[in-house]
Amino acid sequence: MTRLLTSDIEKIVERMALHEKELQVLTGNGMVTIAADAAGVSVRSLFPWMQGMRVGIVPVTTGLGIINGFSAAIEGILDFMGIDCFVTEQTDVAGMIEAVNNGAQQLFMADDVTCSLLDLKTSLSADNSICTGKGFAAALAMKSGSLKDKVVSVLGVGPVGCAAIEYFLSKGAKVAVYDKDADRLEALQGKDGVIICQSRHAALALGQHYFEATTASDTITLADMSADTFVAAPGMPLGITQEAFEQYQANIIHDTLEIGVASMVTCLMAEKAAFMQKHQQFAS
Ligand code: 2YC
Repeated sequence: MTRLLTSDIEKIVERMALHEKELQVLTGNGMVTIAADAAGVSVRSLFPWMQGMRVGIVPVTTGLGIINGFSAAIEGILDFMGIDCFVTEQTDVAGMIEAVNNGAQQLFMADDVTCSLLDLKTSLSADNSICTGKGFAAALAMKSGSLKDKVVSVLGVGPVGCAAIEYFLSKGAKVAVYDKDADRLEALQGKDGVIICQSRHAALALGQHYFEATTASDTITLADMSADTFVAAPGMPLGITQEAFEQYQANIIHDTLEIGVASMVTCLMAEKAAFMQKHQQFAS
């Protein structure tokens, strides 16, 4: 997983409204609609749950420490979604206690390995990598129209790529996958709908659309692109060459945190709704 730099995220808050417009032009939908699709539920069904949220964002100093601007970026994204949230003054465990003492119903925390949104009432949690994979897969499906019987090339089959693969397979697509880590490819061997490729080019040659979830920065070039090739690229840094990005910007969905964080909210609240309804049955 790539550790973001302040330069990757410092413009997120001021660009939220512009990014929302970009997503609407790119996919026909705004960020929350994309994220709700990633969670497999309607925006309407999520509203009461999102309105009941109060998220304590707790800066975490472990490992390589705090990223200046990270907590503020998370707060900006949640604010844009209309979610009650605050960044704690204190960090780490003291920050968690401060959040709970200030009525937090959920905690948002990230160290160098995991970035999670935890619901305190149900102990359910949403993982940034998995939700990012679902969110960008949903955005690509919206952009490309039905993926049924289409082939999507997936570069990078870590947690983000694998979550996207599940989404594409659930929509009746096939996936042509490549990862430089042979063990990750091996783990997908024999899975229905998955075509294991031995090179990036082989995977890109088979797909009408692309999903880029690697930590490399030049996996998709101008020669790989065409006017009707759409790309969802959650990978950081951007896995598409500058010249390809400039020529096909209208075909490419990319951001550094927004879609993934919005999808963490919708996936957690969808899971919480199902959990509470199930327990309601037992309670009533
Ligand atoms: O400021 C803080 O609280 C830091 N501990 C945050 C570290 C986040 C490290 N992870 C990342 O930069 C990326 C993000 C996209 C989320 C997942 N990985």
